[in-house]
Amino acid sequence: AVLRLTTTTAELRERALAALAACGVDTAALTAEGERAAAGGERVVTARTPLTGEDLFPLVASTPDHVDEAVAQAVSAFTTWRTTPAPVRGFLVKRLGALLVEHLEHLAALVTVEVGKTPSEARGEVQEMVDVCDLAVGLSRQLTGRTMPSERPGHRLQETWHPLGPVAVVSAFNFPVAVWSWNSALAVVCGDPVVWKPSELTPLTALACTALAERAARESGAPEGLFPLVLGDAEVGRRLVDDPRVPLVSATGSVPMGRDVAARVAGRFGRTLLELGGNNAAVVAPTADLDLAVRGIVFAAAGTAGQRCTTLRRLLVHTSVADELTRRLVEVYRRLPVGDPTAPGALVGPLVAPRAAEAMEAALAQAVADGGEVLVGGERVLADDAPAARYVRPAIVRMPAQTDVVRTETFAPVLYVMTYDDLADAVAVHNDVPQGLSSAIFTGDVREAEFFMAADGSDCGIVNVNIGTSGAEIGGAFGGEKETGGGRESGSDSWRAYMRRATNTVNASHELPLAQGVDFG
Ligand code: UN1
Repeated sequence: AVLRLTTTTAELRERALAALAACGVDTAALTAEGERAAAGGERVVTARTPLTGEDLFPLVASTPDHVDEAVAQAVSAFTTWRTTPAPVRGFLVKRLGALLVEHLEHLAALVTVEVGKTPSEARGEVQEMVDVCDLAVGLSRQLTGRTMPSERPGHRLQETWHPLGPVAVVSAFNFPVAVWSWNSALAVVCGDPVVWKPSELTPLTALACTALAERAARESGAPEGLFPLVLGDAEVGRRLVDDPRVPLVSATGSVPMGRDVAARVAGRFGRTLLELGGNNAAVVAPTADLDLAVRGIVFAAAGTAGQRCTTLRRLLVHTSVADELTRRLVEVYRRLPVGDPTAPGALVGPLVAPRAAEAMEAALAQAVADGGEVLVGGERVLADDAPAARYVRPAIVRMPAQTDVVRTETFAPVLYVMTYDDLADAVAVHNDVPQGLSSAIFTGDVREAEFFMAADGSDCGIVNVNIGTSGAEIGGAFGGEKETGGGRESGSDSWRAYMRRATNTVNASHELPLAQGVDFG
């Protein structure tokens, strides 16, 4: 099914402006400033929508001075925020969570306009923000350190976790608000201001979130300058990343971006928290519940038009079920409602930009050259209705082997299917990619599931059983190994990345014994 466009660029512009205004953004000033900057030949960031592929309006881009000033504000806020008790800091995040609930529809509307997600997925993303705020509020009373026994009488060893300093968050277009919230909800309870550089493709969601965060700060009596926002391209990002006043840079996006950030920040001995590419696979074993597997696979591979870092990109199917599974998947893919994400029943919206569609075309051509067979999808739809947009039917390609194109992350809905006979071989192929984010096995056999989760099983940061690779909850640590960058965000003990640890040895005796029994006169 193809869903014709039900909106125009002008309507989407109005929808975006209304949502921004509802979140507290002064839209008259915002658009006037943007127009003035554009007319004067200044640098701008142009808000746009993938639904029609057209521009909405220009916004003022940050200059190097703006970036320096944003960091200065964060540094100044840090001086009071770091000594504000953590549970009091949690109050700000509690208020932010409440505002996010109140403005869930506005933020979801902006996510749909800027990223092209269906309303359900857009709401889900905002819900992810609300959930991480809940988690962070609870954590604000549990930023606990350990106490260790000292080898010396009358002594005690303990560790204390202190705020780290301003955190830079560089986020990607595909989860324009959730990834910011994972970082900022935790950073703020940990005592750190957050300077945010969103993707150039999603400035509006960033403006809306920042307005709500600033309101939460005001209403909870927090200092100004906890949430500075900078807009712009990679140059703006580099200015921020290179600033020695920023001890932690949390960056989400491509591997080349992460490599650049990692080297720059390491050069000044800063810390990075990287969440980069994924090339996520699922193993489908002979005992898999195929009804469940089909649903899990289609959501993970075609949902969000294949533009999640957790998107399922590779299937390793046991030969005994491969034909049956692929037949069923192809059937579902043929019927997938592709098109205007705001149309009733839509499941697959647009790709974010033409270059994503070009990458998909090139990958499919290469896969065919490598001996692959496109079983379904890959074709562009709605080219007449929306010539500047890129709507594509998600593709399934049967591959004879895991060639280079399969080992590469193409940020579009392409699912490569390969077969296996022996689970150990399948796991070897599974792990033979540069990325290590998410993975899954569909099986009814507990031994196979345990093997996949064991030390010699999947090498990813996320290893699922009988669910797909995407759609993680915020309670767990999120991130992965190898070229995925090694960072962990949101749940579990990820909060530690945003703090510095001090080890304290306290002597409550009248003696001064030295450790290791050293005698010093
Ligand atoms: C991302 O694509 O960068 O697990 C994040 C998921 C979502 C987050 C994805 N909760 O698919």
